[in-house]
Amino acid sequence: MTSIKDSLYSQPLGEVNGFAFDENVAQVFPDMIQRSVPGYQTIIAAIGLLAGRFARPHSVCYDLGCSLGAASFAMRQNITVENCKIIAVDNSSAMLARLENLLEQETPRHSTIIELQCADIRDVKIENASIVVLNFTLQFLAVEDRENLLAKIYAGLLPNGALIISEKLAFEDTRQQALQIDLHHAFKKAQGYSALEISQKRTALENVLIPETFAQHQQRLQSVGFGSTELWFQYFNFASFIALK
Ligand code: GEK
Repeated sequence: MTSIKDSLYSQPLGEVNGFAFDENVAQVFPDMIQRSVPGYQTIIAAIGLLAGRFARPHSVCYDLGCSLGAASFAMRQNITVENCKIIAVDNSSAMLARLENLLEQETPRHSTIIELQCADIRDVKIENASIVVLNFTLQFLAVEDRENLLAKIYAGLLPNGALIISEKLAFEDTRQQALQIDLHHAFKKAQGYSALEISQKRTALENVLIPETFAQHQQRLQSVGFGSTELWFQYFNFASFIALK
């Protein structure tokens, strides 16, 4: 996916507003996420492979907080079973309008449909799911809303279904926490972001993106019923894990 270079935080902003997934962000999103999230492309490719393994015939694959649909496209590319549908959900109309446009331009049409829903993932019905993806989305939900969402996903998953969650992580140990944040900033610097861009973006995300430790995620997933949750990927403070029903 081609995209305009992200320079949203390159000039000094008098006041840095809370981060929002608006038109400005949607326009530069592929560049922004690639240069901000270590391992993003690797995770997307692996979500494709996981969909190839977990998608069952006549079931639904959910991409919750789909943005421009990178995970949906990767899943679709790897799904070989018949009559499987992908439901991609986001509450940013700017993101979904762009994704709708991308899908409309496609020829020929794929046999696996990607259906779009402009909605809050807390209000979406999850049923007959073989795989559910929360790729860097749960972190934007109020912490107190996370358990209900995960319980709903667990209930909507078929037996042996999988939930893939990718998140920015926090660390209990303060030295480790400081180190990992620093390493992430070094990653962003190596991707061409300036110190000003890094610092203004950090301010914008404060109280908007709320990271938790892997142990907190694992405990919550266990408490809503997931029998097993393991990390399959980590690059500094960015990780992806698989929870199995
Ligand atoms: C990818 N998964 O490229 N309901 C619906 N959507 C939401 C909600 C909510 N309550 N909260 C946030 N979002 C994508 C990347 S980006 C991650 C996901 C990032 C949406 C929000 O509008 C945005 O599009 C997405 O979740 C998070 O694989 O930017 O760090």
